[in-house]
Amino acid sequence: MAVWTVYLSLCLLIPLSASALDPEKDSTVNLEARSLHLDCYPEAGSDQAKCEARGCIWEPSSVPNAPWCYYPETHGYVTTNVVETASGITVDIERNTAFPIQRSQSRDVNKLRVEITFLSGKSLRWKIFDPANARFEVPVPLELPATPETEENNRLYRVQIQDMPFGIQVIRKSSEEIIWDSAVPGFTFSDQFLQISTRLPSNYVYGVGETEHPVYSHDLNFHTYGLFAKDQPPGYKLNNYGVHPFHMGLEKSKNAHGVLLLNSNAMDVTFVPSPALTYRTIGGILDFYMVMGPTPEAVVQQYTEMIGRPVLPAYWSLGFQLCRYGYSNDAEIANLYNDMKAAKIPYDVQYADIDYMERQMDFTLDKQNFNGLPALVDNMRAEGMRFIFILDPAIAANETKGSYPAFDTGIEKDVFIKWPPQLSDDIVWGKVWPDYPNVEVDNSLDWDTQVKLFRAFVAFPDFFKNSTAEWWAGQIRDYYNNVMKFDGLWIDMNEPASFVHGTVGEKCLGDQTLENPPYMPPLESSYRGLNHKTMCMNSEQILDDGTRVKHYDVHNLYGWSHTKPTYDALLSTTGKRGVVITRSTYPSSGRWAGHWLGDNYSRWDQLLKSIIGMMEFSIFGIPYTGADICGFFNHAEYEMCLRWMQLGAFYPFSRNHNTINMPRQDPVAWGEEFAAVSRDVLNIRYTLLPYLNTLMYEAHAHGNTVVRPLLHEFVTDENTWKIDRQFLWGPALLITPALDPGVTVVRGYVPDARWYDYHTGQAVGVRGQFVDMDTPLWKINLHVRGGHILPWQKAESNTYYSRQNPLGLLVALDDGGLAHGSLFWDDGEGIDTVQNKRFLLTTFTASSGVLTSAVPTDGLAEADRLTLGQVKVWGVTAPVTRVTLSVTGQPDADLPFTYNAEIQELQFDATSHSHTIEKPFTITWI
Ligand SMILES: *[C@@H]1O[C@H](CO)[C@@H](O)[C@H](O)[C@H]1NC(C)=O
Ligand SMILES: *[C@@H]1O[C@H](CO)[C@@H](O)[C@H](O)[C@H]1NC(C)=O
Ligand SMILES: CC(=O)N[C@H]1CO[C@H](CO)[C@@H](O)[C@@H]1O
Repeated sequence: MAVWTVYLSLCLLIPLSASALDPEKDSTVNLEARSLHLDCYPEAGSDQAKCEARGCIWEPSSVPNAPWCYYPETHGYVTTNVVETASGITVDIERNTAFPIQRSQSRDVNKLRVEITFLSGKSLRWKIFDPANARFEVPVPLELPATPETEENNRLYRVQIQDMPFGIQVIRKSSEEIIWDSAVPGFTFSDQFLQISTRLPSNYVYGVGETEHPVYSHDLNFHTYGLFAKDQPPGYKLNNYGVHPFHMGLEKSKNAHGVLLLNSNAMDVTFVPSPALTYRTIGGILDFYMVMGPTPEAVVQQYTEMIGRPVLPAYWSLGFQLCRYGYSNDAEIANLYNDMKAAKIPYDVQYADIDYMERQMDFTLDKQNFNGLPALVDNMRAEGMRFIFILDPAIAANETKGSYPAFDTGIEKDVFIKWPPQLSDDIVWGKVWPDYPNVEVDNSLDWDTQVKLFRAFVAFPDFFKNSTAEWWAGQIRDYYNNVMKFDGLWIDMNEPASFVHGTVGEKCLGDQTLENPPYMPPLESSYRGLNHKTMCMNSEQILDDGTRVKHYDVHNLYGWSHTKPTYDALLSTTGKRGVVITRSTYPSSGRWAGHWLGDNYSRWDQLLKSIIGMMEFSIFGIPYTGADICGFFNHAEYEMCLRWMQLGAFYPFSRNHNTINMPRQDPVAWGEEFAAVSRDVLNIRYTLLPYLNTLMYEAHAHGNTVVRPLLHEFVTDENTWKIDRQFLWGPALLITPALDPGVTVVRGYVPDARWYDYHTGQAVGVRGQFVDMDTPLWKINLHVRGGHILPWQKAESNTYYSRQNPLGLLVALDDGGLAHGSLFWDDGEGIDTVQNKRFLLTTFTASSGVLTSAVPTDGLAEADRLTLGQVKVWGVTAPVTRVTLSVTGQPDADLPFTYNAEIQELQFDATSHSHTIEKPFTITWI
């Protein structure tokens, strides 16, 4: 029977009967503990005998998916010593040996140390490790406060240690809610199986990726998600390209917190309805970080402060983008560009997928079909367009010596991943896209035969090594200087993906428990072992401090390690900040790159899932995201693609991309009506780019989200907690897309605020309700929130031109006649403009018929200055007789205006005054 000894925080002079610890409350906790049946046999094939052999309890249940084999109450570890200081608590714990070894072949670590650090008033860390033997720890650097918060009163939380079973409880002081509670059975720490569970303070939990799930607010009815980076197109509950063991939880008090498990081994996370969640990982240590919010936005701000704030992408990368796998030659791209121009559809970026390469080898050009590409790129760039091409990490190994510098220099500099030296001094060969030299590829053969016959050996660079980053940068620089120009880079296949399992020949050397561990998380094709579609887990990687690690431990960091070297190389090569898009991500990848949501399908359900995916990447600190518009695999169908163009116009990363051998799905492939709808919606996107760009700056500078779940703005309204068919851009633009075939009406929530229809300026009559909104084929519903001022510019064919237009303002007054907003503006592509203060930050305030600006930062070069243009004010209740512009040192000037009483819209225009906005102004209307 559980013994609930409580160690009190020494600096807290609270008697044992204090509220959180009162006997009544404790007995409810105990009661709940009894009903918390945590799965003791998550593997397949459990039965009573196997269950009891683990010392667990077998009890069939009629609840669907509930475990029949569960841990007894005192299973776990026992607290043996607690030492508290002003900056944290150190706890020693020992395995409760009343229970047999949990899993054969995975040695239990019987004595553990727990180090709890009060990182700041709003964050803490607890690290559980083996004090006797160093184990692998994640080499991703976090930005932690230099000194812990030693002043108890400054902390939003209090920590309690329970001793049997050992567990940590984190309590939010303001509400006395226990928001982390691992004092539950099942805690296990063995060599290749580590498990910890916690109760959740509410049923609302978000995040944990990258996996596909059908709802944003997790379904807690016994769902397990495997996390392991894999070249796995999205499918129900499947693990995809990246790994983010981070979630945000809501509390009954409507506060929010976030939890990161900094562990990079293959793992899984199970949600159960108690509510609780369980982490199981197969290596490393348990290193947890919690941020206390208390608002959802504050959670993301604090989390990104820790993992690193997202990169500021170049302005042009907020424009529309076109790509496909399977362009047959450069002429096809040139025609597409001309057709887009003729149709006047705004667009900034053209891509080339692996087709441009000779036999899909990095840093080559297919001279037969794409010989004209470099010139086309130059021509397009001269017209303000930008170009991004793809790079895969794997380097072809079967070229004649001296003919392929990427491989030859890689060998010279020893950049490729090898076996541990005691096993072999060879490279761990894989196969990916590149073909052997001098082969005629027969596409009619099945995939495996093609891989065997035609695909060359490849070597995987070890991007942890500095020498690899230098080599990679050299290849990128040489290509730019000698072959063709580019503005951004797209890195793919960096899970890393391989077309053979483990290595060529599929025999991994060394310890086979690394390839087939005693506990295997539920991953796609997990029966094939961890090396399915990737390299052997026993491959050796070398960290930049020289530490040798196993791919087993760092597999989930391969994409992460690929990203910074690519971003650094892009900057040093082009001298501009550009943008990098990566497929595989880990916490902190957002510091250097954005992420597209992978090889999605051309299917209606993927429209909704893309919103869920974007919202999750918002809380993962990677705001520059979006799915492949119209879907990657399969045939896109007209209406679906049209609705997806409308939705995709509000992806921060807005790219239409398609796979090979599928019909075209770009906006000029479908005829006049489709082109017109695409043009209209992209014109809206381009009009609002100054607003989107300002949000990107706020993400970069403060960690705010860009694609924002409604619950981030309206957390006190529980109606918003499950909304995932709508999203916001920042605080002020509500997007309600049509996500289903054949609809002409879409049901959407109108949160409790004043809203205006973006298309008409009309105030919405209801608030705090679900309403039906008309959504004819040409229309996506957009609403602007009263109280906000959105900067805008007239759209042009691309951002090179739209950036030169005067700055417009859309002033949406709230019920009290107030509104505020801001504009961030820089040269759009300079490196470190924020750090070096080479930007303009202007704030705008409207109140009682006066619109004023202030300029907190004015570091803009003269060439990048903007003039004030047209202003629209919504919610002006009384007719206006005069509008005046005042600027210090100049006579007041009357501005031409119109007032529309029916929609209460005032419009005026300052264009003719050429007033540049780094000078504060006041505009008054009476
Ligand atoms: C390709 O390169 C690998 C690694 O050097 C070598 O083992 C293999 O025999 C080569 N294959 C061909 C067809 O050249
Ligand atoms: C690699 O580079 C980092 C950062 O520049 C440096 O701290 C580290 O010492 C280097 N490692 C080696 C092995 O040179
Ligand atoms: C439409 C869409 O983007 N769906 C899924 C694509 O795949 C990612 C995972 O890579 C999911 O997060 C998306 O929901």
